[in-house]
Amino acid sequence: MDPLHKPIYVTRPVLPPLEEFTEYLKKIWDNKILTNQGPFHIQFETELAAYLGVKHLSLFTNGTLALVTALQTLRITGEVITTPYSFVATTHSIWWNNIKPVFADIEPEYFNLDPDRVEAAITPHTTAIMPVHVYGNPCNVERFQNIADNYGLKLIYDAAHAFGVKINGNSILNFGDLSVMSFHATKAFNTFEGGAIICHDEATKKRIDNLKNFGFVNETTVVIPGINAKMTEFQAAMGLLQLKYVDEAIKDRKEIAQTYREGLRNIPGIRCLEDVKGVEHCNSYFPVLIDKDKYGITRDQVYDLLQKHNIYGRRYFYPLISQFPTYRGLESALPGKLPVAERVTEQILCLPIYPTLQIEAIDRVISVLNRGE
Ligand code: T4K
Repeated sequence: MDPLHKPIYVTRPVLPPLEEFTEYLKKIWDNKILTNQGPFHIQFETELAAYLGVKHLSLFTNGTLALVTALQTLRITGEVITTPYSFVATTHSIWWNNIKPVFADIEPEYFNLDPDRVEAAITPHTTAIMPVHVYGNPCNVERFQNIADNYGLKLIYDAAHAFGVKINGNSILNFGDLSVMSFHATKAFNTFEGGAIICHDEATKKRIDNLKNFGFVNETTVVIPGINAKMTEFQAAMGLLQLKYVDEAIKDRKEIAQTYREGLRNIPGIRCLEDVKGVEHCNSYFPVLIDKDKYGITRDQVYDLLQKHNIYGRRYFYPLISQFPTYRGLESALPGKLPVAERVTEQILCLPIYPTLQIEAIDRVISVLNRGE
C-alpha cells in the first residue's frame, strides 16, 4: 500500500450540490407524495425523454427490473441470444423470465455481440436477441435490425452504459424494439439507483407502465401479473437535478479519456479503445486490454500492481457470465465456444474514470502503467 496517496476508485458518483437537493426534499415533505407516479416522477420522465431525444420512456427503480420487465413486455419465450461479456444482470433477466439464454461470441474491436455469431446461433426456439452496448460503444445496430427482421425476432438492447450516446446525431436508444438503461450510482448518470425502458409507441409504454405497477390499470383492475419496479420521488428528484449537470460531467469524462489515451499511447501491450466516427460517446468506462506477451505481466498482475499503489481498477467483465455456475452447463457456454470473449475477459481492465478525478490522480495511474512496477 502507498500511504502517501489517497485511494483512487474505478468510479465515484456525481452528486449535485446538497443544498439544491434539500430544496427538492422540502417539496416532498410538503406534499407527502413519496412514490407511485408523483409530480417529480412525471416531470423527470418528460424531461429525460426530451434530453435523450426519445419519444417514450418509462422510469424504473433499477436497471435489472427494467430488463426483466422488457422481456415481459414483448412476451418473450423460448431462447434469447445474448452476450457472455456483460454484467450478470443481462443474463439474469433472461433467467428470471424462465427463458433459456444462448450465448454468442463478441467481436474483437469493441467487445459487443458479433452479428455473424448471433445469426449462427438462431434455432426454431429463438424469439429475441439481447445485445449490450458495452462501455457505451454502439453495437452494429443495422446488422442486428436486419437479422431481427429476416428471422422475425425481437431486439432488446441493454443500454445500461450508453447514457446520451448518439449515432450521427440520433440517440442510440431509438434502435431495436426496446432499450434498457441503468442509473445506478456507478453509471455516467445516476439517480442513486434507477433505470428506464425506452420504447417507440404509446401502447407499448402503457403495457410497460402497467407491468411495473403490479399490472394495475385502475384502482380495481389488474390486467397482468406485474411487478413493483416503480421509481421513487427521491430518485426522480435526484434525476431532475442531475440533468442540470450531466453535460458538464460527460465533457469531463471525455477529457479524462483523452488524457489516458495520450498517456498510454506508447506503452507496448496496452490497448485503449478509440472513439467511433460519427458517435457521440459518454465515456462511462475506460477499458484497456493488457497483452502479457508485449507488456511483460498479466492483467491480474497489473490489477494487483495498481492496488499496491492504492488504485482500484476493476475487471469489468471477468469472469464471463457464461462461466458462472448457473450458466456454465449450457451448451453455448462450454469452453472454446466463445474464443474472443474468453480472450478479452483475461485481458480487460477498467481504469478509474469519473468527472471529479483530478489530473494528479490520472497522472498517477498513467505513471504506474508506464513504469510497470
Ligand atoms: N446491464 C449492464 C450492462 C450493467 O452494467 C448493469 C449494472 C445492469 C444491466 C444492471 O443495472 P442496475 O440494476 O445495477 O441498475 C456495479 C453496479 O452495481 C452495477 O450497477 C453495474 N452494472 C456494474 C457494472 O457495476 P460493482 O459490484 O462493481 O459496484 P461496487 O459497489 O463495487 O462499486 C465500484 C466502485 O464504485 C467502488 O469501489 C466505489 C465506487 N462507488 C460505488 C457505489 C455503489 C461509490 O463511490 N459510491 C457508491 O455508491 O457493480
